[in-house]
Amino acid sequence: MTLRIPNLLSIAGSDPSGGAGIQADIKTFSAFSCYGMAAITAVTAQNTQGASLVQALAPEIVAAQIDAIFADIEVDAVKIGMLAGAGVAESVAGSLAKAKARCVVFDPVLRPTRGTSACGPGLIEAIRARVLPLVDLVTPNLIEAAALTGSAPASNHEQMAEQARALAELGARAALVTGGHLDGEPIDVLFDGVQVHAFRGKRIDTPYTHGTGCALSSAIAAKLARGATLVEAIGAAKAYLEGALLAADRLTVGRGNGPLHHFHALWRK
Ligand code: PXL
Repeated sequence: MTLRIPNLLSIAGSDPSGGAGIQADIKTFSAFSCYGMAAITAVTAQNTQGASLVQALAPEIVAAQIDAIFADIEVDAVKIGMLAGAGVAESVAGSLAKAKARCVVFDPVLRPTRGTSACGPGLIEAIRARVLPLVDLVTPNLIEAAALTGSAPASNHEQMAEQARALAELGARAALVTGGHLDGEPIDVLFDGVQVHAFRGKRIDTPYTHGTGCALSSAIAAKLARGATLVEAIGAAKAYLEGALLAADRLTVGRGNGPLHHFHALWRK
């Protein structure tokens, strides 16, 4: 029996240096043997040393891209990344609701992108009201979870769990708060709508971490599209990231915070 190859859609910004955004998402989908597609929300100008400009696209063209995909193609999972403004967030939510999109994983990119804001006025409110109720999983880091729940950044596992629960109360079916920025052993905390799970990982000492959040959410979406449970999908995504970070120094991309190696398991040295 041959299994159908899943079709995955990234709705995210473009990083021309290839380490984050739609470029990272499509590489990650491909590494997980899925067909990758991308509807662009914003264009950034950046390299591995910094971003000079972020320009959101008009909400109409963002909606039209998503509508065109769903009108023709069976979409097995969706990853949402940078929304870059309230208008784009609302049009993405409208199009995904109309399409009854399934397996939606949302990486709520809010922090400044290498020095440039990725967060227009009203974006947090639009995410809370329109986007979170549509998503199967939201994957904020500590800063993003704090901003979305209106709390101070969590400094321990219990506070991460509280914020994951608060995100579920705002409408997300599940929330994974990633703790890579805390000191000590990195821990990610999932609230799956019923219970809390902790995922412990190894800290990998590399300066090449650009696009880690993009790859995490895309890898989870790819596993969910193939029928994995949330806990299985997160475990597999974390193992993939660990390999991609460990192999990142095989790439020679720029002089700054370079990308992780999305195809570490596929390419021979
Ligand atoms: O990693 C967050 C992120 C998401 N999307 C785009 C980005 C970045 C960070 O630079 O450029 C397009």
